[in-house]
Amino acid sequence: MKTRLLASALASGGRDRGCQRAPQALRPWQPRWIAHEREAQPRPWPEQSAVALSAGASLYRRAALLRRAGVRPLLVGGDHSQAIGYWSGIAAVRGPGMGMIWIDAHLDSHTPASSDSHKLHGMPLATLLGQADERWLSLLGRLPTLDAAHTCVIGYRSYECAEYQLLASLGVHLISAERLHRQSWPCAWQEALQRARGARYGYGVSLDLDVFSPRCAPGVSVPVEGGLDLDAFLPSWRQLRWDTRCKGLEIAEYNPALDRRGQTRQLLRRLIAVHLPLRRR
Ligand SMILES: [Mn+2]
Repeated sequence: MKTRLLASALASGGRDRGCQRAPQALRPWQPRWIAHEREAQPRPWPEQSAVALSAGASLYRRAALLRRAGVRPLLVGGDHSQAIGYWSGIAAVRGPGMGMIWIDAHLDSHTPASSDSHKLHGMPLATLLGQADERWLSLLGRLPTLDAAHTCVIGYRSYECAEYQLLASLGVHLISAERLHRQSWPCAWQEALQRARGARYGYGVSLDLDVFSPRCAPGVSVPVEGGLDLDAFLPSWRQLRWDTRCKGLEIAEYNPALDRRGQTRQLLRRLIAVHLPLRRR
Protein backbone atom coordinates (compact mmCIF):
# COMPACT_ATOMS: atom_id res chain seq x y z
CA MET A 1 0.00 0.00 0.00
CA LYS A 2 1.23 3.49 -0.82
CA THR A 3 2.17 5.50 2.29
CA ARG A 4 2.12 9.31 2.42
CA LEU A 5 3.66 11.46 5.12
CA LEU A 6 1.62 14.18 6.86
CA ALA A 7 3.16 16.42 9.49
CA SER A 8 1.45 18.07 12.42
CA ALA A 9 2.40 21.19 14.38
CA LEU A 10 -0.49 20.84 16.84
CA ALA A 11 0.59 21.79 20.35
CA SER A 12 -2.28 23.45 22.18
CA GLY A 13 -3.58 20.09 23.43
CA GLY A 14 -0.65 19.81 25.86
CA ARG A 15 0.98 21.97 28.50
CA ASP A 16 4.24 22.44 26.59
CA ARG A 17 4.21 24.16 23.18
CA GLY A 18 7.35 22.39 21.92
CA CYS A 19 5.46 20.00 19.61
CA GLN A 20 4.88 22.96 17.28
CA ARG A 21 8.36 22.46 15.89
CA ALA A 22 7.92 18.76 15.16
CA PRO A 23 7.47 19.17 11.36
CA GLN A 24 11.02 20.54 11.04
CA ALA A 25 12.43 17.09 11.77
CA LEU A 26 10.51 15.71 8.79
CA ARG A 27 12.09 17.88 6.09
CA PRO A 28 14.17 15.06 4.53
CA TRP A 29 10.94 13.16 3.78
CA GLN A 30 9.16 16.23 2.37
CA PRO A 31 5.74 15.87 4.03
CA ARG A 32 2.80 16.35 1.67
CA TRP A 33 0.87 18.50 4.08
CA ILE A 34 1.27 20.11 7.50
CA ALA A 35 -1.54 20.54 10.03
CA HIS A 36 -1.38 23.89 11.83
CA GLU A 37 -3.42 25.56 14.51
CA ARG A 38 -4.87 28.97 13.73
CA GLU A 39 -3.83 30.32 17.13
CA ALA A 40 -0.47 29.86 18.79
CA GLN A 41 -1.59 30.98 22.24
CA PRO A 42 -3.04 28.39 24.60
CA ARG A 43 -6.49 29.30 25.86
CA PRO A 44 -8.47 28.12 28.84
CA TRP A 45 -11.07 25.40 28.41
CA PRO A 46 -13.55 25.42 26.73
CA GLU A 47 -12.19 28.02 24.25
CA GLN A 48 -9.13 25.82 23.71
CA SER A 49 -11.39 23.06 22.51
CA ALA A 50 -12.73 25.38 19.79
CA VAL A 51 -9.19 26.11 18.50
CA ALA A 52 -8.39 22.42 18.44
CA LEU A 53 -11.68 21.67 16.73
CA SER A 54 -10.81 23.73 13.66
CA ALA A 55 -7.40 22.00 13.31
CA GLY A 56 -9.15 18.68 13.92
CA ALA A 57 -11.60 19.35 11.11
CA SER A 58 -8.78 19.99 8.63
CA LEU A 59 -6.99 16.80 9.70
CA TYR A 60 -10.27 14.96 9.25
CA ARG A 61 -10.67 16.24 5.69
CA ARG A 62 -7.07 15.50 4.71
CA ALA A 63 -7.07 11.98 6.14
CA ALA A 64 -10.38 11.16 4.44
CA LEU A 65 -9.09 12.51 1.12
CA LEU A 66 -6.02 10.27 1.19
CA ARG A 67 -7.99 7.21 2.25
CA ARG A 68 -10.42 7.76 -0.61
CA ALA A 69 -7.42 7.73 -2.95
CA GLY A 70 -6.37 4.35 -1.51
CA VAL A 71 -3.36 5.82 0.29
CA ARG A 72 -2.28 4.98 3.81
CA PRO A 73 -1.32 8.18 5.65
CA LEU A 74 1.43 8.37 8.27
CA LEU A 75 0.82 11.39 10.50
CA VAL A 76 3.86 12.51 12.48
CA GLY A 77 4.28 15.28 14.91
CA GLY A 78 2.22 17.19 17.30
CA ASP A 79 0.49 16.54 20.56
CA HIS A 80 -1.76 13.47 20.75
CA SER A 81 -4.99 15.47 20.41
CA GLN A 82 -4.23 15.34 16.66
CA ALA A 83 -5.49 11.74 16.79
CA ILE A 84 -9.12 12.84 17.09
CA GLY A 85 -9.51 14.54 13.72
CA TYR A 86 -7.06 12.23 12.00
CA TRP A 87 -8.57 8.86 12.90
CA SER A 88 -12.15 10.02 12.51
CA GLY A 89 -11.22 11.18 8.98
CA ILE A 90 -9.73 7.80 8.18
CA ALA A 91 -12.78 6.00 9.52
CA ALA A 92 -15.13 8.32 7.63
CA VAL A 93 -14.41 6.54 4.36
CA ARG A 94 -15.71 3.11 5.34
CA GLY A 95 -17.80 3.92 8.39
CA PRO A 96 -17.11 3.92 12.13
CA GLY A 97 -15.99 0.90 14.09
CA MET A 98 -12.25 0.72 13.32
CA GLY A 99 -9.82 -1.34 15.34
CA MET A 100 -6.91 0.41 17.07
CA ILE A 101 -3.57 -0.39 18.67
CA TRP A 102 -2.76 2.56 20.93
CA ILE A 103 0.87 2.37 22.09
CA ASP A 104 1.39 4.91 24.86
CA ALA A 105 2.78 5.48 28.37
CA HIS A 106 -0.61 7.02 29.23
CA LEU A 107 -4.21 5.96 28.71
CA ASP A 108 -5.27 9.29 27.09
CA SER A 109 -8.80 8.59 28.22
CA HIS A 110 -9.96 11.51 30.29
CA THR A 111 -13.28 13.14 29.51
CA PRO A 112 -14.03 16.84 30.11
CA ALA A 113 -15.78 15.69 33.30
CA SER A 114 -12.89 13.65 34.71
CA SER A 115 -9.93 15.85 33.66
CA ASP A 116 -8.53 18.43 36.10
CA SER A 117 -6.16 20.01 33.58
CA HIS A 118 -8.62 19.93 30.66
CA LYS A 119 -5.74 19.29 28.30
CA LEU A 120 -7.04 17.71 25.14
CA HIS A 121 -3.98 15.47 24.64
CA GLY A 122 -5.19 13.56 27.70
CA MET A 123 -8.55 12.83 26.05
CA PRO A 124 -8.12 11.54 22.47
CA LEU A 125 -8.75 7.85 23.05
CA ALA A 126 -11.91 8.44 25.10
CA THR A 127 -13.10 10.90 22.43
CA LEU A 128 -12.58 8.39 19.60
CA LEU A 129 -14.51 5.83 21.64
CA GLY A 130 -17.45 8.24 21.76
CA GLN A 131 -16.90 9.62 25.29
CA ALA A 132 -16.37 13.28 24.54
CA ASP A 133 -17.23 16.90 24.57
CA GLU A 134 -20.46 17.59 22.65
CA ARG A 135 -18.70 19.75 20.04
CA TRP A 136 -16.31 16.99 19.13
CA LEU A 137 -19.06 14.45 18.83
CA SER A 138 -20.70 16.51 16.11
CA LEU A 139 -17.49 16.42 14.04
CA LEU A 140 -17.05 12.71 14.65
CA GLY A 141 -20.58 11.78 13.73
CA ARG A 142 -23.10 9.84 15.72
CA LEU A 143 -21.15 6.62 16.25
CA PRO A 144 -17.75 6.14 17.91
CA THR A 145 -14.83 6.05 15.46
CA LEU A 146 -13.29 3.08 17.25
CA ASP A 147 -14.82 -0.25 18.15
CA ALA A 148 -13.87 -0.81 21.81
CA ALA A 149 -13.92 -4.58 21.36
CA HIS A 150 -11.14 -4.25 18.76
CA THR A 151 -9.12 -1.58 20.55
CA CYS A 152 -5.99 -2.28 22.62
CA VAL A 153 -3.72 -0.04 24.66
CA ILE A 154 -0.13 -1.26 25.10
CA GLY A 155 2.67 0.01 27.32
CA TYR A 156 0.78 2.31 29.69
CA ARG A 157 2.36 3.01 33.07
CA SER A 158 1.03 6.42 34.17
CA TYR A 159 -2.71 7.02 34.41
CA GLU A 160 -5.56 8.04 36.61
CA CYS A 161 -8.24 5.80 38.00
CA ALA A 162 -11.11 7.40 36.03
CA GLU A 163 -9.33 6.65 32.74
CA TYR A 164 -8.72 3.03 33.61
CA GLN A 165 -12.30 2.57 34.75
CA LEU A 166 -13.69 4.10 31.57
CA LEU A 167 -11.63 1.87 29.26
CA ALA A 168 -12.30 -1.25 31.33
CA SER A 169 -16.05 -0.55 31.31
CA LEU A 170 -16.02 -0.18 27.51
CA GLY A 171 -14.17 -3.48 27.11
CA VAL A 172 -10.91 -2.09 25.71
CA HIS A 173 -8.06 -4.60 25.94
CA LEU A 174 -5.31 -3.28 28.24
CA ILE A 175 -1.69 -4.47 28.22
CA SER A 176 0.28 -2.51 30.83
CA ALA A 177 4.03 -1.82 30.85
CA GLU A 178 4.19 -3.97 33.96
CA ARG A 179 2.78 -6.89 32.00
CA LEU A 180 5.36 -6.29 29.28
CA HIS A 181 8.05 -6.97 31.89
CA ARG A 182 6.62 -10.43 32.49
CA GLN A 183 5.57 -11.27 28.94
CA SER A 184 7.71 -10.87 25.83
CA TRP A 185 6.93 -8.00 23.46
CA PRO A 186 6.20 -10.26 20.43
CA CYS A 187 3.52 -12.14 22.43
CA ALA A 188 1.81 -8.93 23.56
CA TRP A 189 1.99 -7.50 20.05
CA GLN A 190 0.42 -10.59 18.46
CA GLU A 191 -2.38 -10.46 21.01
CA ALA A 192 -3.12 -6.81 20.21
CA LEU A 193 -2.78 -7.32 16.47
CA GLN A 194 -5.18 -10.23 16.41
CA ARG A 195 -7.79 -8.20 18.24
CA ALA A 196 -7.38 -5.06 16.10
CA ARG A 197 -7.36 -7.00 12.81
CA GLY A 198 -10.73 -8.50 13.66
CA ALA A 199 -12.48 -5.13 13.24
CA ARG A 200 -14.81 -4.88 10.28
CA TYR A 201 -13.16 -1.99 8.43
CA GLY A 202 -9.52 -2.48 9.32
CA TYR A 203 -7.45 -0.89 12.04
CA GLY A 204 -4.93 1.82 12.83
CA VAL A 205 -1.79 2.13 14.94
CA SER A 206 -1.20 5.20 17.09
CA LEU A 207 2.29 5.41 18.56
CA ASP A 208 3.02 7.95 21.28
CA LEU A 209 6.80 8.42 21.55
CA ASP A 210 6.50 8.54 25.34
CA VAL A 211 5.97 4.77 25.34
CA PHE A 212 9.73 4.46 24.82
CA SER A 213 12.13 4.87 27.69
CA PRO A 214 13.04 8.55 28.30
CA ARG A 215 16.65 7.38 28.11
CA CYS A 216 16.26 6.80 24.35
CA ALA A 217 13.39 9.25 23.69
CA PRO A 218 13.67 12.25 26.05
CA GLY A 219 12.04 14.65 23.56
CA VAL A 220 8.41 14.11 24.57
CA SER A 221 6.09 16.43 26.50
CA VAL A 222 5.23 14.04 29.34
CA PRO A 223 8.06 11.50 29.85
CA VAL A 224 7.53 8.54 32.17
CA GLU A 225 10.29 6.30 33.55
CA GLY A 226 10.51 2.75 32.26
CA GLY A 227 9.17 1.93 28.84
CA LEU A 228 9.80 0.14 25.59
CA ASP A 229 13.02 -0.47 23.79
CA LEU A 230 13.09 0.61 20.12
CA ASP A 231 14.91 -2.51 18.91
CA ALA A 232 12.25 -4.77 20.39
CA PHE A 233 9.51 -2.70 18.78
CA LEU A 234 10.91 -2.22 15.26
CA PRO A 235 10.07 -5.71 13.86
CA SER A 236 6.39 -5.17 14.79
CA TRP A 237 6.39 -1.72 13.21
CA ARG A 238 7.92 -3.23 10.03
CA GLN A 239 5.28 -5.93 9.92
CA LEU A 240 2.62 -3.24 9.42
CA ARG A 241 4.10 -2.10 6.17
CA TRP A 242 2.53 -4.92 4.16
CA ASP A 243 -0.70 -5.37 6.09
CA THR A 244 -3.51 -4.00 3.92
CA ARG A 245 -5.92 -4.10 6.86
CA CYS A 246 -3.84 -1.37 8.50
CA LYS A 247 -5.47 1.84 7.21
CA GLY A 248 -3.34 4.50 8.88
CA LEU A 249 -0.35 5.19 11.12
CA GLU A 250 0.40 7.90 13.61
CA ILE A 251 3.43 9.00 15.66
CA ALA A 252 2.64 11.62 18.32
CA GLU A 253 4.15 13.88 20.99
CA TYR A 254 7.55 14.57 19.43
CA ASN A 255 8.81 17.64 21.30
CA PRO A 256 12.13 18.86 19.83
CA ALA A 257 12.47 21.53 22.55
CA LEU A 258 12.99 18.81 25.17
CA ASP A 259 15.22 16.51 23.11
CA ARG A 260 18.78 15.76 24.24
CA ARG A 261 21.59 15.41 21.72
CA GLY A 262 19.07 14.67 18.96
CA GLN A 263 18.28 11.25 20.44
CA THR A 264 14.53 11.42 19.90
CA ARG A 265 14.97 12.84 16.43
CA GLN A 266 17.20 9.88 15.58
CA LEU A 267 14.62 7.43 16.92
CA LEU A 268 11.90 9.16 14.94
CA ARG A 269 13.97 8.93 11.76
CA ARG A 270 14.36 5.20 12.21
CA LEU A 271 10.63 4.76 12.68
CA ILE A 272 9.72 6.83 9.62
CA ALA A 273 12.36 5.16 7.43
CA VAL A 274 10.55 1.83 7.85
CA HIS A 275 7.49 3.12 6.01
CA LEU A 276 9.02 5.86 3.84
CA PRO A 277 12.50 4.90 2.68
CA LEU A 278 14.45 7.97 1.53
CA ARG A 279 15.39 7.79 -2.12
CA ARG A 280 19.12 8.09 -2.75
CA ARG A 281 20.00 10.98 -4.99
MN1 LIG B 1 -0.65 9.87 24.15
